[in-house]
Amino acid sequence: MTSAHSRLDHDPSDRWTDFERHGALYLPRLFDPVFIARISVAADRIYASRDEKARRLLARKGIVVRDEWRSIGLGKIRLGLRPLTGLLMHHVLVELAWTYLGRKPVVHGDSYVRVQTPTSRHTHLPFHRDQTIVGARLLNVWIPLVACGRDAPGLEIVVGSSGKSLDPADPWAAGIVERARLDEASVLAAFPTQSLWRPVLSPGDVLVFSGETIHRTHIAPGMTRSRASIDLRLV
Ligand SMILES: O=C(O)CCC(=O)C(=O)O
Repeated sequence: MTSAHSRLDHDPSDRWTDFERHGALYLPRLFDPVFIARISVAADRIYASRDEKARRLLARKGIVVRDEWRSIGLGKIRLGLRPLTGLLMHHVLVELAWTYLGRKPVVHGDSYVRVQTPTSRHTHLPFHRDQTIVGARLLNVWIPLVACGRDAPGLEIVVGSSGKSLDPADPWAAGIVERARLDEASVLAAFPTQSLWRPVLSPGDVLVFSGETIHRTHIAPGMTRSRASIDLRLV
């Protein structure tokens, strides 16, 4: 895995080799943190308007809106007049996705800004592969909007799990994520502990992993802060 000391200007073929070997890649500071902060502000504006609607629903009709409102489709976010999806297509990501997919990548509609808090257990995603959910080969570009992995929920990636067969625990379950869920004990038995990677990340850092790579929300005791992040799926 590329270490925290890797440089962005290293040979692009190294990046590809790294990605191919692990099914995942860490790109420190790919984006300017100021750009990431602007995305946070745009998402917060949408959350504030949703919270206001939720307050009104509760006051007028007694309806309680749950945290599902914390996922915002990327297509709904603009910075100024420019759609966020276009601004996120950094040439490094486009090159990786083009090589992995064998064609010019486009953004899949299942791409979001989402918030995870340490306690909102029903929004934490279990071990799964995105490819099972999307039903197509894809590259997941995961972009935290705040520092995460230590005080705030991060992501846990099973390095080297791409291409290793493991069937979902309950393929007939209700709900698309539940149908893609992999049994935790089976994942932990199938891969050595060293494969579990829980990076501590800062705004501007990016994780890239294949749609076949097993991952889940990383929660640890002692986390106190919430995390917003982008999951951008390129197909
Ligand atoms: O952000 C998270 O906590 C989980 C994201 C995830 O599993 C995904 O993007 O597929």
